Amino acid sequence: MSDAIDWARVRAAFPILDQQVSGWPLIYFDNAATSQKPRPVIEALVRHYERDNANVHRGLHELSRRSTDAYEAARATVARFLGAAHPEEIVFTRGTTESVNLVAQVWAERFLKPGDAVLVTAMDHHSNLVPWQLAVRRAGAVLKWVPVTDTGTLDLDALDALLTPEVRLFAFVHISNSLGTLNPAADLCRRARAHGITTFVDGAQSAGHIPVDVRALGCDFFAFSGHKMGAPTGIGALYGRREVLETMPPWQGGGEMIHRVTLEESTFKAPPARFEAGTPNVAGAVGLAAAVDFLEALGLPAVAARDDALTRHALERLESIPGLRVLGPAAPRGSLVSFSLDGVHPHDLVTFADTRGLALRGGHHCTQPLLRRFGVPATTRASFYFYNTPEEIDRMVEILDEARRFFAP
Ligand code: C6P
Repeated sequence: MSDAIDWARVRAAFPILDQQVSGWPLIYFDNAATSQKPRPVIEALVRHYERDNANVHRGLHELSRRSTDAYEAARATVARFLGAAHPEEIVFTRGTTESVNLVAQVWAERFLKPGDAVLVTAMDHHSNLVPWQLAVRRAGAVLKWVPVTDTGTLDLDALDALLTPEVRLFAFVHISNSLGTLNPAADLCRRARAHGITTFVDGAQSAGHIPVDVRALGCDFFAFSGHKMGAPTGIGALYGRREVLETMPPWQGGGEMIHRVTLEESTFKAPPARFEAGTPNVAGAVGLAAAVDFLEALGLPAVAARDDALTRHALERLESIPGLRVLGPAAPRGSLVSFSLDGVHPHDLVTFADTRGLALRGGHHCTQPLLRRFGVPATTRASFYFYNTPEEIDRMVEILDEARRFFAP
């Protein structure tokens, strides 16, 4: 695993990683749940609160100007990061879940009619499933889904038959948080677009891990969460193609999203302000921009290659553990590995790992229908980011093997 970047130096920018847990060096393999934050992001937050903090847009004083400039600069940074054509195509949200809910409420209110259908996949996270269930119920529409094959990929042979004239929107996960599957997003969008279907990509596990270019993907919407890519919690973004955002009515009502208000009614600003009622998470946006700058300085292709090398190493090493079964395809996949270990419940395994300072995650990972499809109630998941090391993976394999022997009947 040799390349031009000194990954040990990069890792040193993440202060949280330098600590002991249960008397062992922390090994943090729960990055798909949330990533750790590099010092430049933490410092950007401190600087914002120590020097610039004020409410945005409404103020005419210096600090308000600085905060407004920083907030809008962050929007431009996110637009660049996603390859969006205009900063106005970026709506700041709390994260992926809120982005899906925004579209599932507002877009659906305008476009979803009785008898219509929304297409999702059987590997979607609950955040990209439940809001659509609610949306179709409100509209009198129906939900359909693309099945998943035994190897954990989307059944693409079934797709064309599912892209019927009733389907108005196709929402799908870019990288599955449960299986690791990397879906062919550009191809899926192309096939949906050929039928005039609006597309929504859940990029919670892809943004910050692989290069993302929404125009190359050809999607109408793309959602991600900052906290999974080095930024603070509580901030994320929804990309919406300008022509689509402009057709959508407002979401939440309140300050900042209006032009003129009388006691009877209001007129509304253009996107993105139309969808950002109230005081936004200014510090979060500043932190998100700092995270994007950090990732772009490394280069997203280099981050993706590092993630991939770690994942390949893990897949190879895990083969040595008897009774361990990895879910999902060999490739292409994101930087996480979900597995079952014969005779050991994932919760027991994760608890055992914790006593060795190893942070894993066990459960259904908010994908209950998917795990039901594979006949397991839960899996154990190790998820990596560029600051992890092959040595940590080797240590994980030792710990898992120790657990296997510990729990052996
Ligand atoms: N997955 C995990 O896998 P929020 O909570 O809004 O930041 O992200 C929701 C979400 C949506 N889509 C996918 C594919 C996701 O992986 C997630 C979050 C976390 O551990 C929590 S279940």
